[in-house]
Amino acid sequence: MGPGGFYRPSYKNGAKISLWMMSLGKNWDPTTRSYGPTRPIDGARAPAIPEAFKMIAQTANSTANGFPQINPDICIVNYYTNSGKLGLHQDKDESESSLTKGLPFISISIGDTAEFMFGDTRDKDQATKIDLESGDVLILGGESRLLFHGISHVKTNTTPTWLKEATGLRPGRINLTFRQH
Ligand code: MD6
Ligand code: FE
Repeated sequence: MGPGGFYRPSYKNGAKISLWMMSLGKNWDPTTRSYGPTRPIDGARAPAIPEAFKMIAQTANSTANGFPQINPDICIVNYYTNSGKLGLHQDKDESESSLTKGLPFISISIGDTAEFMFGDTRDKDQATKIDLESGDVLILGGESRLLFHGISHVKTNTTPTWLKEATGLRPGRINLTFRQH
């Protein structure tokens, strides 16, 4: 809500993406596939990433074995309603040095369960599918840095009851990905 809050972005061809998005730290623009301090759609500056969020991401990353630590300067927040989805893609708009070092992404899921697909190609039929439930953390780094991945669908009414009651969270799924440019 408010400046820099959720909006429905479009791809370069003008098609709306099937989710709502906002960026913290730096704005990621899906139309130009580039990062900047403000977003083209309304000129809003990306709000800062709360320190408590960074701490959660870094703690999760240091608990997982083998990946270098990052100092996240970008957090992309996606909100999926129950019809939300995201096609198989690679995340390769970060800096050359971040990509060659294989610096990890830390992805945190909240709310409804989603089916996450990943694989070596853009072919959905060959992708491996796993459920990401509320509270799951997924880290992609090193050799998996340029993996194709996406969300095939969100499973209706799978948010833990305690979470709905404690937060009033709307139906749907929130995903935060922490990155270092
Ligand atoms: C999602 N996530 O989980 C979409 N990208 O809703 C991503 O596209 C993603 O989870 C890079 C690294 C981790 C991710
Ligand atoms: Fe991605």
